[in-house]
Amino acid sequence: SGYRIAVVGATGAVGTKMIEMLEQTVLPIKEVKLLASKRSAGKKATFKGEELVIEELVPESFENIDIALFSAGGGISKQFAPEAVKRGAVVVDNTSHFRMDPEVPLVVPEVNKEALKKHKGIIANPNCSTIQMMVALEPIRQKAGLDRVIVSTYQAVSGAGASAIRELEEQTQAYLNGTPVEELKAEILPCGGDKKHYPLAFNALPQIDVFAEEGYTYEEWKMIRETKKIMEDDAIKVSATCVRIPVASGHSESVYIETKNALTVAEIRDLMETAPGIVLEDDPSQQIYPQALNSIGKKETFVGRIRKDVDVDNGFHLWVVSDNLLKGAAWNSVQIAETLHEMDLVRV
Ligand code: A2P
Ligand code: 11C
Repeated sequence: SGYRIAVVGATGAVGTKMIEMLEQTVLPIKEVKLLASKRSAGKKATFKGEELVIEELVPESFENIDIALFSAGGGISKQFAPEAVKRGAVVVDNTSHFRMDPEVPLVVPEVNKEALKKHKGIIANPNCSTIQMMVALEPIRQKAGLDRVIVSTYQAVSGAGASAIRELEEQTQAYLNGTPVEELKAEILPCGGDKKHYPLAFNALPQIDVFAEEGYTYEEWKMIRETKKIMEDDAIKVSATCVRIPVASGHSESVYIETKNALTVAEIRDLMETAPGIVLEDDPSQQIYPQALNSIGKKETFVGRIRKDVDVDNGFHLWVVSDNLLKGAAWNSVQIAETLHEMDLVRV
């Protein structure tokens, strides 16, 4: 017995981590099916030491599948998630395609697992930069309420996929070999779907995803809208500036919050020490604070640099770091699957 699980986008930056998370999960698994594009069909991957052949994604791929984890882009989810549901699978979708659909729960298990009860076959995994912020802020919101959030992100390149990681590596090599900046090759970043491309090596790019309303990028809107949906409170004021930096994995965020009720830094530290999914790393006297490099491979969200705002009562600053491919994507998706199993919600 156990579940038959499909991974859609199994060759990608997130998909390969999904396979790793499935190797570690407590979920009972009977079978794992790895799906990708035609280009990858026939390639091999291993699951718990066993060799699996990657198959081309087609609607029939979902016959006899119980849980399908999607991370192959929004267009693929749009087309194939309904095919999976039609065949009786529950879909956990890591793309942005269904996130704001009122029929689709948007879930961070530490924050709003109750929302899973209303699922109709598709559950959306939030954006990576939103997830880690939610994990850190939910305990504070529960204790003192949350009036406002202003976040600036320092996001790793793996969020943009395997080809963006390669692009950054090549640019870095070329730069170190003396290639002039204007000759560095940039074909993907800041955003594959936009017109212009700039090198990320030795740079910082204040654009993630395409520009949308009011001068904000779509990534910034995702942080704004997803926060309100996950916390089920449209009144929380949220604003974001999302920046790509030349880091491989681990998103970092400078988060400024204003709580509704009075709170002390010591109380926030206590909350961070006891809340699920969080590791407090906050000791300036010993230069202890969260770092992207140390977050790689970990499932938790790391919080530090907690301090009161100099001027605003109830204003606080935090530094929040997590592995964007794990809690930001693959682990949160597998954790949703584990939670569905615990809550007996796998069968629609
Ligand atoms: P493939 O490697 O066969 O192109 P990333 O986010 O790292 O760029 O990964 C994207 C993932 O989505 C890859 O696994 C990729 O498979 C998969 N993918 C892209 N296009 C398709 C498609 N048309 N059908 C199925 N999977 C796709
Ligand atoms: C990034 N946050 O770091 C993006 C990746 O909506 O799932 C995830 C995009 C999404 O580029």
